[in-house]
Amino acid sequence: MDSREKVLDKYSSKIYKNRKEHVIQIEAGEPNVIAADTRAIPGIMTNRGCCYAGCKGVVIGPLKDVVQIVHGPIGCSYYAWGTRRNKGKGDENTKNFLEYCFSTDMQETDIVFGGEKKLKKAIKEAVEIFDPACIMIASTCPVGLIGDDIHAVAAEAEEMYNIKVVSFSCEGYKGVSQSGGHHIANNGLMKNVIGTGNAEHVNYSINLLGEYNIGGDGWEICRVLKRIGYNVVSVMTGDGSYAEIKNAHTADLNLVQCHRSINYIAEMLKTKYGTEWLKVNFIGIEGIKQSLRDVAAFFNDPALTAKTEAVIADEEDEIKEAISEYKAKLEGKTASIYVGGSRTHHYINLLKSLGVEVILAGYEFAHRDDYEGRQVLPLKMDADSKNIESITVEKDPDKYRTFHSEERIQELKDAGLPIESYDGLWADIADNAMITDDYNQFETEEFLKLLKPDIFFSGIKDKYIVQRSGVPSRQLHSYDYSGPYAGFKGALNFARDVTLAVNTPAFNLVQAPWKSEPTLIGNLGGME
Ligand code: CFM
Ligand code: HCA
Repeated sequence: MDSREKVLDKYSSKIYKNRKEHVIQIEAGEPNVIAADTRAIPGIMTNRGCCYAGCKGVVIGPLKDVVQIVHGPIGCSYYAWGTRRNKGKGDENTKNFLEYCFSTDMQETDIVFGGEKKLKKAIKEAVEIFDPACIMIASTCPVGLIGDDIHAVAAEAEEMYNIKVVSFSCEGYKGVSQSGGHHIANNGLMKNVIGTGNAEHVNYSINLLGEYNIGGDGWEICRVLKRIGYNVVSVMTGDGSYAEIKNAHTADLNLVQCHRSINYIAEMLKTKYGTEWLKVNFIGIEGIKQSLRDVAAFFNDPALTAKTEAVIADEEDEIKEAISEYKAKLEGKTASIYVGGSRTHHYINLLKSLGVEVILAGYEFAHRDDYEGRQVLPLKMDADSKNIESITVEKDPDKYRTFHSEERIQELKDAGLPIESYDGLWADIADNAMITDDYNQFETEEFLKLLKPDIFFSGIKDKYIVQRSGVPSRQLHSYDYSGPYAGFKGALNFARDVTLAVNTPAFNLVQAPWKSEPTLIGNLGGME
């Protein structure tokens, strides 16, 4: 029996039938189709989060100058408070509310008699104390169940206080994972915020989409982009702000890092304002170099191209020697990566460049295009995906502006520039790698025992069990409070952290005390 069968064989026939579509071993030269973005099986410990996590936790959460009121019981607010290390810097023009946690703290009486009054009161209090330019409201499960109309409350407050108030019906149960929440957040930002600013267009300006500044990644990427000479209009949404994303429509080009969470905005910006989007990957030295060269090729200005090459040479020179020292210590190791929806793919080439091969991988909530590439779109919608509103936008008659003609865009696409396109995980994963979609605790542990990778990359929920079993682990959602990992300097941080982890198998060096002598001694009922 191969490893896949050995693991799946433990399931009942009904579960086996479901999971066998989500667990595959890559076969070279084959189409390698995987089932994705479907409901998790009740009773199985899935690692997924919920719709609220995707909307409030991931996409709108990092917007620093927005007071974000969570309408619901306090637990959901606590979950979103600081846990994703939203890093943001305020300045004299930009307020920063990231360290606060705003909640309506719904109680049983609010659930019975309705919570709208409490929400209105919370908005009033927030306006009086914090005087924000924008408030966002995110609702959690009970709000949807009792039917509080947060959108009517938002519209009334917007008028009453003359500020922007945007509401998101992102109840946790909507959709099958965080992914539905990304979509809801994208719709809300597009409908209410993007395009409402009146900044002037600046040459060579870009938006960085799907970059959430985990461990300071966004700061490091922007440092390099600014060094080359680009004007960064907005980052969506790491260290981002309402003030900036209002003007996102003025950029010449959108760079998309995590397409899973933000492709909806990228596409709507193209339709409404004419802005092209380019897939980038600022993780891994080859990825960064390629991405910077692609951006330069888009603008096609000799001075910018020369500066790009000079910056690449300089940044690479600074880290080259140290990277090769780490590589010598890592060469030949194997890894497993399980993250949410795009990082698994984004890290493969960085690991490859350090001599580490990924033999076991998966996503929590990716869609088939994240595995197979954008060419599989459009996918057939099921009842769960239809539950998430899909909005359509029209060309804005005043603000629509294209940087290149259609012919020129086609030429650039033909020349291989990833305009409106991305590869999936398959493009970079090793032959024979084991893939599990919507991964769960049971399969993770079993595959780790069978495939024995030298390091396990994942998140807070599963890392400690694995680490204590003797497999070194690093979190790829939060970087275990290290970072940045993006950009040239980030690659060096990553190489250092991985080298330290692999070469410090602390839990392999200690033996549990109960393995050598009993730690509990007693008598069984009545025995002397
Ligand atoms: Fe995109 Fe993300 Fe990810 Fe994601 Fe996430 Fe995240 Fe992630 Mo955690 S937006 S899909 S919903 S890269 S929070 S910053 S680390 S699971 S792989
Ligand atoms: C989420 C957020 C998360 C969780 C990370 C983890 C993040 O899914 O709601 O499990 O360690 O990156 O903060 O993905």
